[in-house]
Amino acid sequence: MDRRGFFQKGLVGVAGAVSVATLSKSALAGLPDIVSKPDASTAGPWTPTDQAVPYLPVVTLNGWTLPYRLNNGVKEFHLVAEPVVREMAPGFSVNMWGYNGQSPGPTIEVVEGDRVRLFVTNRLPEATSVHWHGQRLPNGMDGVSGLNQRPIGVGKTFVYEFDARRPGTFMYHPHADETTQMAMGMMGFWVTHPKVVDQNAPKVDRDYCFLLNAFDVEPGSKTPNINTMLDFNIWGFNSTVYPSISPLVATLGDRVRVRVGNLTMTNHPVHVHGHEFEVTGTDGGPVPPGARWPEVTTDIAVGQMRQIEFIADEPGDWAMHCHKSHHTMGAMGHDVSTLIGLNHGGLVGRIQNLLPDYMVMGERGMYDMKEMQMPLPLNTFPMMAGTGPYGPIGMGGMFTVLKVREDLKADDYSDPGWYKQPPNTQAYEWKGQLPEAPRAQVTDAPVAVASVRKPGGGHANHGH
Ligand SMILES: [Cu+2]
Repeated sequence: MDRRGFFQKGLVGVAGAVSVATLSKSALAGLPDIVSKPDASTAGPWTPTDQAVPYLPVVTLNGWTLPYRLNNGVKEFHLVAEPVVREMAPGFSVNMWGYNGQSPGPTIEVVEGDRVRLFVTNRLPEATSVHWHGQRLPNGMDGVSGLNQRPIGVGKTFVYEFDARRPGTFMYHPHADETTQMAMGMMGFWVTHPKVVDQNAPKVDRDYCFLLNAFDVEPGSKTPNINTMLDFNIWGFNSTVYPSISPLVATLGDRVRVRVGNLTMTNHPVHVHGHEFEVTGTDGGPVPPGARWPEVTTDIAVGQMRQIEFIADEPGDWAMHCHKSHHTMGAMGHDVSTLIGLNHGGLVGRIQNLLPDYMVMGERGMYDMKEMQMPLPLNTFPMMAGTGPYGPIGMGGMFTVLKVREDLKADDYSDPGWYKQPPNTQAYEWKGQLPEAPRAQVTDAPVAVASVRKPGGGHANHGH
């Protein structure tokens, strides 16, 4: 494609986001009803009434599970690819492409061995397809447009049908103009529960899942830049940024499973505070108990899914976040000079008399920016938006809180508020005397001097 064609295509892609292709009712007759979600809240676990094989349903952080229709033993789902507006944080909405009203799309949840039929209706302004990432399926169902099928044209509905042959954690996303469509947020989660529960594997009490997301949205704008390769500025769990990301709640002693999928352009080392966990599932499915390995951080590479489990046996509010520190920041401006150590000497205040919106990175670090009370451009959010019981949390973006409480009911997923620490268990400011600690005696012996000969023949002395 030539340069002109490329830019024309880019323009069509973004401008098209505002026009929704309409479909006649008759074109959808006989298909499963379209179920959409109007907001970015976390839906509770969805338990089907006809659960032939009992399983613990997953909870998608700031997402939901798509209900199916049972048709002669086949689980039928209806996905609608369409432009959506996703509220990533209060006051910060982004024009995205997604499925069934939200981005990421709804989680598909089935049982190993299920026959699954997925109707995919395309309400995007361009052709799409769906690839069922990680699944065993007939070649013609794999969703790579051009290779496995014709693309799903605008306004068309395609049917995918296959058996969910192996249990595990999966994802779905387009394989059609994917740099545009995935940069715009087209992706979703898929969980296949095992048909026969591994009797050697301990029972799980809560099962959470979410996707990792990156967008490049200029502060004040509303549509992601689809040409960005690495320099993204919005990082989130399931296309939400802290503090809008739901907490993971657990009753003290619960075995908690967390499934994470990565369809961004970089890896994310996900770190849990206060607990060790085991990696209990990879792209290839569940890891048998004897082969699981302990971690406190697990790196999730691009295109990978990881499933971790831990016993929530430490009460409290524990951070859980990506350990790339810029990924726990909100809308970063990347061209700001670092001025740590520089004494501004009130310069900013004097410049602000002339330019009220003038700002620089704080001379003590980024906390300064929170104190500056600077006006934000329209449609963005502060870099570190979270405030805890003891002040600003200092993290946002790919960050949430694991809340472990003694008195939570098993089916309660609501936010229990901040943890009240027992007396004398919190870091404190030292104000008084402590007993004198014994120290080694300092003598007047001469200080040893090491003589080092440099390759160039020069001579240097290093003494301590
Ligand atoms: Cu990250």
